[in-house]
Amino acid sequence: MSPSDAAPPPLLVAQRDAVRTLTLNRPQALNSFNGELHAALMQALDDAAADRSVRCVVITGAGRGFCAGQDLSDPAMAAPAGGPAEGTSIGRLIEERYAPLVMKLRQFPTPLVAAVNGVAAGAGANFALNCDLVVAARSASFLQAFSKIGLIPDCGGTWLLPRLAGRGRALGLAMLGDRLPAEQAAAMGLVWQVCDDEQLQATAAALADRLAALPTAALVQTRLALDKGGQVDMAEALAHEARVQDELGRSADSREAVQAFLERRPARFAPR
Ligand code: T3D
Repeated sequence: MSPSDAAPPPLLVAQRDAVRTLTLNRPQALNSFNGELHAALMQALDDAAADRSVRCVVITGAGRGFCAGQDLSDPAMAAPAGGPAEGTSIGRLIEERYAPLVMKLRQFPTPLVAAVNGVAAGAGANFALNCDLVVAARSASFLQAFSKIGLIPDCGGTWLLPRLAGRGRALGLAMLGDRLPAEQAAAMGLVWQVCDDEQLQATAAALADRLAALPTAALVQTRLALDKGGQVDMAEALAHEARVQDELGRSADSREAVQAFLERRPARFAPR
C-alpha cells in the first residue's frame, strides 16, 4: 500500500506560536464522531494540556460542517432494541466517550475556542458550546438533533442550554431540534462572535492570540469559578473568589502583570 492509499487522519493538529489548532477531519460525514475521531481528539487534548508552550486551543472542522455529533452509522450505536436497560450501548457510549470528553473540556488547563465553520448538530453542537468562546461563521448553524432520533440532549446539553439561553429557549431548541442560525445563536448568548465565512479562521486565530497573551491560569480559574458560581450561593461564591484570588495574587503571572502596568510596558508571562 502506498502512503497515498492510507486513510486520512481523523484529526489534524497544527501549532502556530502558542496556539494549537485541532481540526476534526471526517468531512464526508460532517465530522461526526466515530471511535477513531473520539480517541484522536482525546489524545490531542491530552497532548496540548501536557505541552506548556500551548496557551490556547482552537477546535474547528474540515469541509462544510463543524461536527454532526455521534456517527449514527458507527457499530457502537447498535443498542439492542427492547433489550434490558442495563448496559445498553448508548449509555456506555455516553459514559465512556462523551462524559470524559466534556469533563476534559470543562477542566482544560488553557482557554478553548470553537471555530464553528458549518453545521454543529447533536453532540457536535454541545461539544462546541462546551468551549470557552465560540466563534461562528455566518453560514454556520446549531441544532439539538437529539429529539428527532428519540433522545435527550447529551454532551452536557441539559446542563449547558438552560444556563446559556434560559429554560424557555433551551426547551424550544431541545424539543423542536430546529436549525439555529449563527446570528440567532449569538443573540441567545450561545455564541461569542459571528463573522463572515471567509474570515472565520482569521477571527478565531486573533481571538486565540489574545487569549494566549493573557495569564493562562487566571483564565482557567475564571472558567472554573463562573461554573461554580452558577451552582453555589453568594456566600460560597465569595469564599471561593477569596481563595482563588489569594492564590493567583501571589503568582508570578500576577506580579509580572502589575509590574508591567506600573512600568507602562507589555507583560511578559512565563510558559504556564
Ligand atoms: O449513542 C448515542 O446516542 C451517543 C450520543 C449521541 C449524541 C448525538 O450526537 S445524537 C445526534 C446525532 N446526530 C444527528 O442526529 C445529526 C444527523 N445529521 C443531520 O441531521 C444532518 O446531516 C445535518 C442537519 C447535520 C446536516 O444536513 P445536510 O443536509 O447539510 O447534510 P446531509 O446530506 O444530511 O449529510 C451529509 C453527509 O454526512 C451524508 O452522507 P452522504 O449521504 O453524503 O454519504 C450524511 O449521511 C452524513 N452525516 C451527517 N450526519 C451524520 C452523518 N453520518 C453519520 N452520522 C451522522 N451524525
